[in-house]
Amino acid sequence: MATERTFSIIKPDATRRNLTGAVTAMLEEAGLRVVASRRIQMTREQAEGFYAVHAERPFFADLVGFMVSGPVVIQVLEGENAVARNREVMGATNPANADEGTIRKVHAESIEANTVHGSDSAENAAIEIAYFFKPEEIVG
Ligand code: YYY
Ligand code: MG
Repeated sequence: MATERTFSIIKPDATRRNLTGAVTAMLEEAGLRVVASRRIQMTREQAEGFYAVHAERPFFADLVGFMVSGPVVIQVLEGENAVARNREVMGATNPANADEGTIRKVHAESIEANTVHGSDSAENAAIEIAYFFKPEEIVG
């Protein structure tokens, strides 16, 4: 598998608890390299657009509200098989189901406040990266 890029968000529950370094260290230990990073306050419009695929789900309004509840750190991660590797180190969406040693098992507070986002496919990674970053902001 060739080097690949994926999109990551360190969510408001993690920035609130000052865990951006701890989470980034777990990503780096998993073999992922941060090739772009920016701390932002997401607007409601940005969050709704980012999660548009979930617009009809019952948790959508709460999810958007949570994502704008504090700063987030958006990142582009690069590495071998980066999309799948990141999903592995993140752990299951619901931290109750996450494997030992994963970011969500170690740090997530709940299924909503679950510390990290990670793209679920290479195709979505490209879309999500382009949603937040200009090409020149990514330095591999
Ligand atoms: O990709 P991942 O973040 O693991 O889960 P998704 O199924 O894409 O859902 C996105 C996001 O929505 C999830 O990280 C938390 C929230 N969510 C929720 O609050 N309640 C659910 N039952 C499912 C998802
Ligand atoms: Mg998802």
